[in-house]
Amino acid sequence: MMRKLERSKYTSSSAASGCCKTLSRRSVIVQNIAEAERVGKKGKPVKDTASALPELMSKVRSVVGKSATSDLTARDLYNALAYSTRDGLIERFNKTHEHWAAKDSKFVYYLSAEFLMGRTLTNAVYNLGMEGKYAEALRSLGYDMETIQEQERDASLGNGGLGRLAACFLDSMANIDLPGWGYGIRYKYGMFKQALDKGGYQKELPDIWLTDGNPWEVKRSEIKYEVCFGGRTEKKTVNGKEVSVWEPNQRVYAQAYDNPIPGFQTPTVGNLRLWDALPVTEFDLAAFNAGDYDKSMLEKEKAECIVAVLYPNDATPEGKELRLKQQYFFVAASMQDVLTRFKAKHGSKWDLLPTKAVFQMNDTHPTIAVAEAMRLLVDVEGLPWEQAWSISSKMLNYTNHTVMPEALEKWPVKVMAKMLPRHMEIIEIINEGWIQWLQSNLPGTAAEKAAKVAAMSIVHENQWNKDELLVNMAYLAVVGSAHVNGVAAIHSDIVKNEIFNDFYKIFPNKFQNKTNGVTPRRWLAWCNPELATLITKTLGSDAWINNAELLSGLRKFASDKNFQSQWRAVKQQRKAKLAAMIKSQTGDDIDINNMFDIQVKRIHEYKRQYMNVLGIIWRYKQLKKMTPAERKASVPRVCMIGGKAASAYDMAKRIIRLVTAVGAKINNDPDTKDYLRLYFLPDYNVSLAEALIPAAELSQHISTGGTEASGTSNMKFQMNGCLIIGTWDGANIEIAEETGVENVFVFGVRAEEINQLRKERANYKTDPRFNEIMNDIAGGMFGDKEYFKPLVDSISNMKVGNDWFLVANDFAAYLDAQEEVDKVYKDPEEWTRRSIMYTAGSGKFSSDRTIREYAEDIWDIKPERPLA
Ligand code: 26V
Repeated sequence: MMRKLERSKYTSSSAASGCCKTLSRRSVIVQNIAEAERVGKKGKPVKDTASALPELMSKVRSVVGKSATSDLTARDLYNALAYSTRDGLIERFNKTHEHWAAKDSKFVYYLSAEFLMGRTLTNAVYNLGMEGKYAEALRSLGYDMETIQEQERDASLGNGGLGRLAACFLDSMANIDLPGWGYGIRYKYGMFKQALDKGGYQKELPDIWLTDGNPWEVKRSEIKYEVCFGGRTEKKTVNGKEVSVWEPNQRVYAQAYDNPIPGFQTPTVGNLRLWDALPVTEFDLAAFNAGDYDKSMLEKEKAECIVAVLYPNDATPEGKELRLKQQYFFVAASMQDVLTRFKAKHGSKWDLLPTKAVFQMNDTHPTIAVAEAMRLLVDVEGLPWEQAWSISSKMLNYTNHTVMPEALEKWPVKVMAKMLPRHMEIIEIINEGWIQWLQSNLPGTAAEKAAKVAAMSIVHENQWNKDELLVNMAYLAVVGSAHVNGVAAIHSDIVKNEIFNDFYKIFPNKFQNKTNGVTPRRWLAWCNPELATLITKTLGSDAWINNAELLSGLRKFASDKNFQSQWRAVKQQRKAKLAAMIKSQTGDDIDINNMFDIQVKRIHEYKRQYMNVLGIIWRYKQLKKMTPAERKASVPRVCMIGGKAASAYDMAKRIIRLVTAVGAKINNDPDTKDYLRLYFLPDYNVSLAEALIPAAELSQHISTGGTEASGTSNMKFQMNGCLIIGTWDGANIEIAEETGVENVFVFGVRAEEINQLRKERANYKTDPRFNEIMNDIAGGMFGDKEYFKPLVDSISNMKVGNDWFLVANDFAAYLDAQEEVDKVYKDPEEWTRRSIMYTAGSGKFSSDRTIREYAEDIWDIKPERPLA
């Protein structure tokens, strides 16, 4: 049985660790504290370079509620450090926002149902440049940053790439001084915690991240808005005009919580405003007094339910009413918030609104904003429809993040009309106008026009159930937005030429590409300090942290033997850390001279973790056949796979079980365990990514051509000098172009081939190696053969509908590419040269670049730096 990995208790530090351990050498520490406070009392200002011990001890007293001589746990010190850092953040936050308000800057509002922030402490301390003073203070207390940092729970308010992208964007916005906020939901339970049960199957546990308090948020008690649901509309005549009045039957409050977002080497601190839901009446005392205890709490429970959990975004979306409720809840609160601030400054000069506010809708989740903007401007502010539409359609923009047609949200008209009756009316008016416009502007015969209108209508029939009408939220967004973009060059082409082709033909200028990016602060400088130090030393400055294009300066050292050996030494250091973590969790010793081969991402058939496992099985079978001498000459690998499966995604769960089953067999086989290992890394999240990515030598991004919109972990691996085996898909293409295509292991079918290949699947003659492995799994080589049967059937037995993601098709090419990987790894100088070329080519993939492009091409917003 493969043992599971858990990181929480691991630390590489020799200092005391764990929340319950108390300080050793207490008397020395008490002396340190006394000395530091004496110095502090003399009036010496505590500068960034000076020790922060007095400040920390003051927080120990005021926040933790202990005395300096008490036994302080790592958790106590985390809290003290967090609240001390928070003071610095808030001071800069206030200055930033006072400055932007005084300048009356135009703002971008990033509307996103997900923000996958990870931990805040290290990022904040480093971004504020306070690591030196805090490290020293902690050292004098017998701790180090790493131990303290592990006390913090990840803020996992997102599923995967889409949520993490939103977090990287906030970092970059602050970093380049761009006036802007994120708006989202303060979920009580974020992404579930993943564990493996004894059998190696995924188990989902609730993510109770708020239980111990959250030092990084500021509750704005005075900022709350009413958000309404349900009820009906009624036609009334007001001032001689017929209007539709919404009489809702549920009201809740949206309560604002601000999360300051620091930039690096700038005084700017941006903001992520998250909404919690509160009942309008906290407690029904009358019901309680009448003995109806359940009713007394009902309203509170109903409100809290709205923000209770984050929905999975990668399982076939069921038309969950609660999900629509969540989406409307945060959109309505955010838009009211923006309009309230606008009104306070500009009164009813509504035509100015698009010059002061612009919204970016992250996927279809917030696209009810199109109808809400119209409701607020027409119903609440009394603007004529045409004027409101002109304002709204100038300030809204939509980003598409997936090519999967089933992921483009469609709400049954019935559900929309029940929950948001006024919005349904507004959507119908928008659609009528849209259809009229199409009818008068489309070329062609009446029949051709009718077909196009039917294909482009925002409200249309459900293709699987003709009795049901659906609201197509992506079409609503495309019609209601100024700009629509995809997230990598190939994906934006698919957006234009396939997904929204009819719309693109009418509005070619509406469509753009904005290739994704990741923040080089979190994903290189802070998570891989050894590599960061080497890069800074080599380039002569740390300016690359804020100007990642400077990384290209490493190219000229790529073949320098001395530099290569320093580069390799850093990778070995990170590998040793990861090996220690695996050892602490599994008891297994891992040879850090073996290749570390990692695939981490949400588990999905299109991402093809399955193909990776099949490749590992093939490698295992080859090793088994070899003589001991031949094995010694092979390239030994430690393969790691991590990622969560949506709880309802059965096939993905079976894939996880296959990984654990194959791992259990090969890790314990004395013939092969020195040459091949496979570990499933449970609970993949931002913090685990920060430990894995710097240690990776090969990473796998092997989605079927044309299915991965972009991918962003590919960029993080590239930045950390990790070679990529990948398909010609998503951002892999641009990464290969920047790194040098010859340095990347590219294989597999291309996007333009897949439609034809899918049609031909029934006649496909599969590779004999593939057939052999299918038989092995089906025959019980890894046990659990009944459980694996649907998995085997899904890609073999070539009948129409099977192997949608073309695993069988690409398998031979994948094995060939893996052989090439082995060949290059045998030549450490060539491998290291390539590794350096990856980091050197990663400048384009800084989210600073992406955000600058949004700011210039879509938002029309200029950086505005507050005075320090
Ligand atoms: C949703 C669904 C729902 C129906 C079943 C199939 C399926 C597949 C994927 C999704 C994900 C939807 C949105 C999303 O998370 N997109 C991710 O966005 C990242 C940031 O742009 C990008 O790097 C990833 O390639 C993309 O999958």
